[in-house]
Amino acid sequence: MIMNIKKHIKSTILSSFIATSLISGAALAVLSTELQDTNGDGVISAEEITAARDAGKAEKLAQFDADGSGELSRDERRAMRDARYDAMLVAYDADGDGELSKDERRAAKDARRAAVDVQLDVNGDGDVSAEEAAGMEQVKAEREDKRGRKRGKKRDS
Ligand SMILES: [Ca+2]
Ligand SMILES: [Ca+2]
Ligand SMILES: [Ca+2]
Repeated sequence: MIMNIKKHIKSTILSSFIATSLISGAALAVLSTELQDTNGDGVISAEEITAARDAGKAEKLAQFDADGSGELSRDERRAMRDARYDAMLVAYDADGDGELSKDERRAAKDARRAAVDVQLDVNGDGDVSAEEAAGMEQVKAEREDKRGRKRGKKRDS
């Protein structure tokens, strides 16, 4: 896992981000799903993103499914959120007051986005081209679509 992440270090933003995240295993949960151009075609496709997400889910279960039921109960979910928050504090509580201010939250979000962009930039030219972004766009569109349908269902019932 750590070796894989190291392979993806392409910018100082990401490397410093990872350096802070490696402080504890739980901190890794902060890192957004690791994207890989598995078939080496130069772009991260929607399928590759979905695969990475599934792997991330499996990892989440391995880490937080305390009773091994195969899903996360409310308590387990809470433990996961707490662990994530703690990990975020370690990495992003810039003024060390033990809380994440709006600005600190924004910094965390920006770093996450930057980390995703670095991974999407498969050819490492510092720019996410339309081709490189296409897979992510597709995943986003599908997610929006799903959300929309769920909302629609709720309205019907
Ligand atoms: Ca690919
Ligand atoms: Ca703070
Ligand atoms: Ca690129």
